[in-house]
Amino acid sequence: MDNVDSLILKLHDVNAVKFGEYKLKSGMMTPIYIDLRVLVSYPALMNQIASLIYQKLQDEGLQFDSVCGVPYTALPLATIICSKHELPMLIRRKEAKEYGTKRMVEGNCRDGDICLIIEDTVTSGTSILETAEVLYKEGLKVSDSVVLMDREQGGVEMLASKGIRLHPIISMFKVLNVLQAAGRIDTQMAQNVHKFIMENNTFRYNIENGNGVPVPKKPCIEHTEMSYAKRAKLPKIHPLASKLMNIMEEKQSNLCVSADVTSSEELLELADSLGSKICLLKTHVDILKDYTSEIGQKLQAVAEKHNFLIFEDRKFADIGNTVKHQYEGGLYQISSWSHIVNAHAVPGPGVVKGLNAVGRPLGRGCLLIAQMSSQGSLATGEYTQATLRMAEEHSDFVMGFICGGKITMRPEFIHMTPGVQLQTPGDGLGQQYSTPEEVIKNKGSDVIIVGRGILEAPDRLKAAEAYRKSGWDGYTQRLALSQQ
Ligand code: S5P
Repeated sequence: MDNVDSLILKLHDVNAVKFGEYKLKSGMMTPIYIDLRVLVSYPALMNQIASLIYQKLQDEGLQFDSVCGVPYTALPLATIICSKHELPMLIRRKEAKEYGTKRMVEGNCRDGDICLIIEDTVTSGTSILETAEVLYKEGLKVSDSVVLMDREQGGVEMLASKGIRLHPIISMFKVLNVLQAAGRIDTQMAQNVHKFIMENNTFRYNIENGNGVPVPKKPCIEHTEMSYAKRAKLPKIHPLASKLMNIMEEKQSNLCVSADVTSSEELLELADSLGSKICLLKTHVDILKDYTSEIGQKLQAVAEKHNFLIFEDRKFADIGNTVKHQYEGGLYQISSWSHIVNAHAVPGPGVVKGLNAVGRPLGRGCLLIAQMSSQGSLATGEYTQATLRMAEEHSDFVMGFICGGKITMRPEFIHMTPGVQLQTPGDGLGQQYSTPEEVIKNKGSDVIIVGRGILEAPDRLKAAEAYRKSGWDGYTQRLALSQQ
């Protein structure tokens, strides 16, 4: 059992993690309560947590001149860390003194010094922001904050929007996983809490329970949409997601053409003729009737010529060991030519681990299928949420989702939506279509995936341009709306 797992069990033992009906500082009722104030009675636990926090700030390579713990719970934690590692500390007062200097911060504050904030638990991020604002008034800068527990309810995103990078050590989903695996809570409880967290993320779009179609709910905290260019520079973004977002911005295209053709010649011709209009080319290599091993290399050359990425829509869904072989070997050797692949979350995290073992050393990325466009799809509600959680836990390889619209407000993940056409309502085989505007502007997705809307058009190039323009207009309108 690793350090974090054993810590979670100890926190549960001392009632620092409780399940029931509790009221948060904001007044919101919650089925899980994290109360780390009791820790001062458990010195060994205090030391273990202080070591974890110190480890985190070292792992992340954080640069700072002083450390400030958010009063009161994180104050003793900051004290232990600063004392042990001889780091200068600052104390933020909760209330100004009645006499003397009336200062709100104790310790030496030099103008322009960087102060690292330490916190025990984050929900929306407002406590850290309040402390940062007091420090700003003393001329200090705050760029990073380390927190032991992240309730995953929008704190990371809210603080990022204010220029503070939050580095959580333990996510609420991890707490649920560990406690459930140890038999401390049952599946029902884990699911209830999980659902609560997903539905009460102040920054995340809600996922409707009924049919799993994401409904853009007005976030509690005003959120400004970030441009693709800005998201490309996020510190935790997957390098391929960053590359793709830069391509999108450069080519003013969020169009992925689904090249569902059955001859290699047509595939290469399509890639070359539509290359200037697209950011991504999606293939189903196993529908080619004349596949040869040169196709991958030829496709790569066209992708380089027109500056787009390749996405083999393989939809892996097996145990880790099998998908490793399917990805790397066999007839198609997908990992050698496709930048991006996708996978179903159904097998559990092993599928991502297997793909990761092959793809990550090659700089490849993976999308998880969180929702599907087909009628009666089972990828809805709880399943979508579990997929999201899997992506969050493997964000070193998972760069985004196949989904109906935005399912997470984490800006480093990219959302790609199939089932897009300008006209047709369906294809008689269960496919359901939305327009580019609907998908990008209203549902908050990033990339439209279009197959037959372009392939069956009398002039494919003209149709691709119409989809490119429509998708891009949706994006610029969404940005403009969020900035009003
Ligand atoms: O939910 C999905 C996921 C995918 S990847 N629904 C989909 O339609 N797709 C794929 O997108 C599908 O396999 C096909 O290649 C493409 C949609 O094609 P169209 O012709 O209906 O636009």
